[in-house]
Amino acid sequence: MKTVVKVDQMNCEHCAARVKDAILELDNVKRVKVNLETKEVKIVYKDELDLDRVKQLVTDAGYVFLG
Ligand SMILES: [Cu+2]
Repeated sequence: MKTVVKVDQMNCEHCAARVKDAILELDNVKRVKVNLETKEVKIVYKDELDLDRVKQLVTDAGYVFLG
């Protein structure tokens, strides 16, 4: 399964890596790909994805989850 969310306030590869690592903390997340230009974060996962948890992890990392 995969989904795409938008995350704001990412300015560089360092930000992208932080967001990626934060979301990868979820056991069922397999891959995360960040596009800095579009602010899109593609999340590949198995079973279900808890978007509230994704939002929390992104927020805790210091970025803005747009959904
Ligand atoms: Cu940065």
